[in-house]
Amino acid sequence: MLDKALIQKLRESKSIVVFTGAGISAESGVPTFRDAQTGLWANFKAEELATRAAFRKNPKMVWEWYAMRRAMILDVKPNAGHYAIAEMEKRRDVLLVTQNVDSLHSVAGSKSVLELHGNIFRTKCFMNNEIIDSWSDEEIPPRCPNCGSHLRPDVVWFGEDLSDGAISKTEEAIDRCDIFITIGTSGLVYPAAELPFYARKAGAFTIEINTEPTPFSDYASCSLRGKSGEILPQFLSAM
Ligand code: BJW
Repeated sequence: MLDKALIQKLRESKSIVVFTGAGISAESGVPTFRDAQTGLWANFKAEELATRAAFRKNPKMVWEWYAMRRAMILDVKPNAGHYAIAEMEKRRDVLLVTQNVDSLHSVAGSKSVLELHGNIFRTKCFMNNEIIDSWSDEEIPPRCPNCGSHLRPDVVWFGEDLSDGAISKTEEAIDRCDIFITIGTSGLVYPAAELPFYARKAGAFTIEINTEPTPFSDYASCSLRGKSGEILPQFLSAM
């Protein structure tokens, strides 16, 4: 049950920035990153998979890890949390900023989506970052048809910059919003982890939804402990 003050805030809101992490897709069956038992990195170190150095050292292993994840995501559906955010967009001015690369927000119908860490279903050239749509599968990883370098997923690895202007565009939306909702992110990866703190400083009413406490929990205007697929539909009812 949401408390009366929160319901009032949601009802009065006009402009909302929603910020999501792996937790929102957990109820669809997509493993999060940092769960010690079932997380995507349970059997690897992040730096062995999600860096340029890792890809240079073992391109086949990294490519196959992403291929496995793509196949797994194609097998799942958005959950009630994704759908609630898509519906929210029909009722309020919403910018959805996601760290997720799984496309599930778009599949659920969200239109205004900013993907901070890229998209696992896009592929680009390792050398010059050009987006590539078709290639020959004779080799793993496949080669760029233009320059012969390896192809890689168009996601943001550690040590790489986020796409041009992604953070400043988010901050501009935060400056205009009255509510900022952070959902299902551990808040350990920068610069994305700074966004909830930026929102708090900018004067937005900040709401956190997470099954576990995070470094932001004590700073949020309202920190809710629970599953996003259960809490977000209640937000819609409140609106
Ligand atoms: C639920 C739930 C349910 C579960 N309902 N909740 C400042 C200080 C220190 C270090 C740095 C810094 N600035 C930059 C850095 C370096 C680095 C960094 O942050 N390192 C940290 C590890 C310390 N950052 C970078 O390198 C970034 N680039 C950059 O800063 O460029 C400038 C630069 C260049 C050169 C040198 C230095 C700076 C890039 C970061 C890219 C992150 N990429 C990844 C991989 C994407 C590709 C892929 O998918 O493979 O993005 S890492 C991974 O973590 C992925 C995620 O988007 C990201 C965040 O994870 P998320 O979403 O929070 O998931 P989890 O698993 O951590 O948490 C899930 C949460 O859900 C938990 O809290 C659960 O409780 C909760 N939950 N079920 C609600 N049902």
